[in-house]
Formats: sequence, C-alpha cells, structure tokens
Amino acid sequence: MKGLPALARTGTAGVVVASAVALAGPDYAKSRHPAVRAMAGFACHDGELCLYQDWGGQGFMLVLRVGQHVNDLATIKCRGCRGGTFDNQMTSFINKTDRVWYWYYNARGTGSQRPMGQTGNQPYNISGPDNDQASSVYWWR
Ligand SMILES: [Ca+2]
Repeated sequence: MKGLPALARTGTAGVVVASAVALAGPDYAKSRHPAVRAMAGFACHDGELCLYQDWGGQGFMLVLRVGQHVNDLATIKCRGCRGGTFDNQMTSFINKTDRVWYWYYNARGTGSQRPMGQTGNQPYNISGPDNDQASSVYWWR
C-alpha cells in the first residue's frame, strides 16, 4: 500500500482524541462512554472506528472518529495490555466510518501500513504476523 499523503497522517485535528478506557465492572452497558458500552457486545456505533486488544472485538477498546488519529499508540494507557499501553496490541477492529483507515507498524505513520476498510458490525480479526503490531492509526478516504 502506497500513497497515503502526509495530510492524512498529520491531519488538522492534531490533538488526540482517542477515547480509551479500561474496561471493567458489570455496568458497562449503562455507560455513556461508547468504548465502555461496547463491552455489551460489539456496540461500535456508526461513525466510529473501534480497535480491540483481542480477537473478535474483545478486550481493551479504543474508539476513533474521522478527524482523529493516534500518532503513537504507546500514549494510550491500557491496563491489562502488555507493557501497559495499547502499542502493539490490536488484534481486531470494527470500522463503521465512511472512510478507510490505516494502521502502521511504527509510530507517526512510519513502517509498513495496513488498511482497515469498512466492516459493518462484525469485527475483522488480524491474524498472522500483523497481529499485535499496530503503533499508529490514521484515517484516509
Ligand atoms: Ca492483541
């Protein structure tokens, strides 16, 4: 994959952005926080890109919307993730935005990139060598 322009990497909404929460406790379904609600079962809402720690939309969840990005997933704290951050953790995602997103092996949009197309409600599972490799995330068209 080539051609992701710098604009998409740097964006204009430079402030991240990401809604990240440690998911715990039994009352998640009542939460006003979309990332917490997701624990109720794949509740990644329209307009959201949801990144998950584990297979099948499980584990820690990070929610992004178009205009947001994460230059370095190591800045996203994740209790229960190896190393304590969401860096090199993503194993599945749901993309319910109208864009294709890209994740990168390294921070700040460097290294190999992988697309994340729209998925509908079902999580896409990342298998093989790409599992647990994402270090930055950006939207594209
Ligand atoms: Ca993982």
